[in-house]
Amino acid sequence: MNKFVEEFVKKSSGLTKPDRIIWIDGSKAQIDALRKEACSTGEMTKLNEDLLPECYLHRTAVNDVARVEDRTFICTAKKENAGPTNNWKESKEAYAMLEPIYDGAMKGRTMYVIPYSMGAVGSKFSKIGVELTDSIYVVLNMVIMTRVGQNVLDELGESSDFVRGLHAKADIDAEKRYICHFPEDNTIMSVNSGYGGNVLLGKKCFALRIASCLGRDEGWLAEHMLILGLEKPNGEVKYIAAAFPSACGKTNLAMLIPPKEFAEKGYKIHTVGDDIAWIRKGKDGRLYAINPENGFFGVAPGTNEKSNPNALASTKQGTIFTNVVHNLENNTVWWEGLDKNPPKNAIDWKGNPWSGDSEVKGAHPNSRFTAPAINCPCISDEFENPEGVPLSAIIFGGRRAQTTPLVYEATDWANGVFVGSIMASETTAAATGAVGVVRRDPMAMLPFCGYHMGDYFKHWLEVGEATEKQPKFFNVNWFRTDDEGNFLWPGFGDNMRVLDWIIRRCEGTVDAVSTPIGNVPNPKDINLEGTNMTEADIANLLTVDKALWKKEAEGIGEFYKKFGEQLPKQLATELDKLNNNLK
Ligand code: GTP
Ligand code: SPV
Ligand code: MN
Repeated sequence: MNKFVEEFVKKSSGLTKPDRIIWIDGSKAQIDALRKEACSTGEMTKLNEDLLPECYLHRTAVNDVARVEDRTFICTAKKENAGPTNNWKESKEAYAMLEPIYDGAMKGRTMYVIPYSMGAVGSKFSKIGVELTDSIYVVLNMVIMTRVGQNVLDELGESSDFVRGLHAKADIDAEKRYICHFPEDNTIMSVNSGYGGNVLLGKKCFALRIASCLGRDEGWLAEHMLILGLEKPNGEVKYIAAAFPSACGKTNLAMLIPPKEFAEKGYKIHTVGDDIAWIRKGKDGRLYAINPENGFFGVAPGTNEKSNPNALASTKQGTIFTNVVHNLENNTVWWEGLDKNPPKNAIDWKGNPWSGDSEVKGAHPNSRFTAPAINCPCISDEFENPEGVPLSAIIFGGRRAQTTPLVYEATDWANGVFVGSIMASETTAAATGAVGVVRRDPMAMLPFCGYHMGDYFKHWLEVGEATEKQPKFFNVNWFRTDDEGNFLWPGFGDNMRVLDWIIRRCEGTVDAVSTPIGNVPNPKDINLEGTNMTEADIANLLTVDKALWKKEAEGIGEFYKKFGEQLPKQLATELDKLNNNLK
């Protein structure tokens, strides 16, 4: 028994006062017992064992269906450590504020102790966490999303080097909901929520907010990125990491199925990760990425046999569905965009009777599946590789109806960091608040960077300077629309056509056209075989409208002002260059 873990459990149970404490050992017997218990209380529903073996349905409270960015805090001694883009609380004040909310919150309940590893157990890139929670739903999700069990405690040994996470459902009171991070103490405190990113503390809280601080101190990067391997007909695999904001296509791109014309030639995609990448320099001077997670917490709506068959296949066993439709006809699940046959006899995400004829949506737009990574038919052979995979390209992207072309290439590392830093995207249902509003979301990390974002940009620049064999940077936008709001680009599997150009740019085997914002493809170089698109359509998707970009540059200037002295000089220079190019 690790005495630091014991101390943490003792202190936290002293505060929350649970009736009993159960240590999660990761065994099948224990998991099965917890599933049974959750079903007996109605917390979870067991689904059709023949059609969806070992799968369960859970509905969260109606006021608790997404990350709450306005109630998420970075708590540090000094405000400047959290920077201008984070909500901040002074650490001591935050602890004092939280104490009465946690006091007795687990009375009559059980506290579960979850030792977990982010990354393969024992890899030197991996980090250990201990989450204490009073939710079986959280335990069962953590068992899928991370590596849980006794072997993690064995790996930790006598060390005090683990991230402490304390989660209590309390009363799911939205007014007293807090997701607080204490990067100076490696501690996370989450209370009054039972939903996803607010409570599965290994994910956004640890693997991004706390880990970004660890990465700054230790010389690596914790990023909101998918990782994929693109196998070429000659068998060579090139790895790409890509950052898109929440609900902007990471899971879909990570599991892409190449169009027939590519598949027939031998192109394949291998999934390493769909949400988070930890990136560091390898001995050979290249950047290597690992996926610290062990499962997918994916957006359900829109996932179907055509858009993402690999994600759908991943959900066929051992999966927990959250806030989707319960199909009572065969005790399975349904969501908008799954197929054209919504059930007639069903329960919606709020728990009300529902039928496919209803005017209202049956599944919440941010309903999710929690699926084991090993279920994924295209999971990479390198998924467990403790050294990670070497990156050839880093892609940034967002949801922009206008302005941003389908793809463009940055001119060098500093320009690439600039391109990441100016990312903007329409907000989605993954967080509470308005949907469809364009906001700046640098590197898709606005809600997840655990420290001053100006320093974060500086850290990115420094990592580049230390990297001898740098990947190339690109920006993509699958979401450009016509005047009626229809997507101009087919997306999904067809995104392979853009990845193909990106890889050929990395190999230096295709030319590009210079524009004020970077290099775009010659339309003829995007392989359109098998589509009904023309070169003119691609040319239209690649236009860089100077008037729109002048407005964009103004917005970037405004955004950069937030960072004051902490904005790295190189980025100010990059903005000057952009303004000059637009003259
Ligand atoms: P998080 O898990 O919240 O981080 O989301 P994500 O970035 O993994 O997004 P995901 O792949 O789940 O996609 C979210 C939504 O975007 C879904 O409704 C998809 O159908 C849609 N989407 C994904 N890729 C594309 C694309 O290439 N084109 C279009 N038009 N929509 C897409
Ligand atoms: C996201 O919002 O980016 C997610 C879902 O991946 S959550 O885990 O809720 O953050
Ligand atoms: Mn995400």
